[in-house]
Amino acid sequence: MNTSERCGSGVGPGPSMLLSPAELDEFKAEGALAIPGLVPPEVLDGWQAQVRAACSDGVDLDAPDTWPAGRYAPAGGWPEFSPNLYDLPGLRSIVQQIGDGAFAPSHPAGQPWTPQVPMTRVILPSAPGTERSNPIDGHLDGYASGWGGGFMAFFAVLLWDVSSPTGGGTAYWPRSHLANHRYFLEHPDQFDGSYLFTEPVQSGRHRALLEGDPSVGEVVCMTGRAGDAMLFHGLTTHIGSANAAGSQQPRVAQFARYSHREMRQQAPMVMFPDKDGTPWSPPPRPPLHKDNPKHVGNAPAEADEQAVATGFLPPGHPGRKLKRYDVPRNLWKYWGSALNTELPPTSSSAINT
Ligand SMILES: O=C(O)CCC(=O)C(=O)O
Repeated sequence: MNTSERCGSGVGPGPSMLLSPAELDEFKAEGALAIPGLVPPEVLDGWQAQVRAACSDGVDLDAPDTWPAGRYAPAGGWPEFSPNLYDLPGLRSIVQQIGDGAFAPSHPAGQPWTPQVPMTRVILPSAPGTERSNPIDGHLDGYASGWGGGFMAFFAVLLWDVSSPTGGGTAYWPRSHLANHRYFLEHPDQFDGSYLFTEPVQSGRHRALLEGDPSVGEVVCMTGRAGDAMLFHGLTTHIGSANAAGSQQPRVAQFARYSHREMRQQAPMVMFPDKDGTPWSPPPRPPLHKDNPKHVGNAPAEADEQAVATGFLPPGHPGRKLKRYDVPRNLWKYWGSALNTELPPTSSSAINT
């Protein structure tokens, strides 16, 4: 493996960055961390120009009266912008720091690593008169069909200011990574994604894992200046939120997702097989609860995507012994040493259980 395979495909402009011990502590405690100024100004200017140029159908990002309501993508989708977000030295150095080189941009599980195009997502204001409410439910990344396994972290990077919590920023539940981790410690067999088809999540969706846990915070919608980012732990419950009707700011963000490279490579052995290798279909889903609409904010609920899952490992399958399905008591076991500093080095093996 070369260095680019670890963190990105090349080296773009800008300085490298490292998180301070206090920032690492905050990330560990909250599952989310604001990283102001991740994107150098010259890169930001270039990206903004490319985003403006990519808009089609008469949409002008500087003219709100040309904006359609809600999520927007030009005909044919957003192109790859240059430089590629994954190549920013600031991002690469942080990813190197938090993963000690073990994390790579998430690519289709079981396939050789290839350079990845970050997801661009634009959320324009809702239609006039639309009442805005905060999302009531979210999801965990890493369980889409064909992509599952070893998902570690993601960055949401703002290309335009989001000055208000009603401006369409990524919504997340602080400390939900710890609540979700506690759930999977009790139900390690469901970490393969089968939790989605098991109660309480099957009926109550992801919020069922957070409800009644006083340590989980109320939903927060990300704000920040253009060029700012947030780092999220992969077990942080999150979702897109609506950009309030009447807002004059487009929510324009790119997302960089990282998986554990070794777990990703193990995936072909464990990606949705049934015992004899035949596809397995999840049981029919129960009707959606009245307080649990299919679509939350601007983002389609994960139900559609997950409905195409084709199978999970049966209990006792040897694939379950792979790292990919390990739910370590130390949530940071597969992370870098910078996140495992609370014990002296001689004791590190004790927490790696
Ligand atoms: O658009 C957003 O802010 C959220 C995106 C999201 O939930 C995801 O990419 O998993």
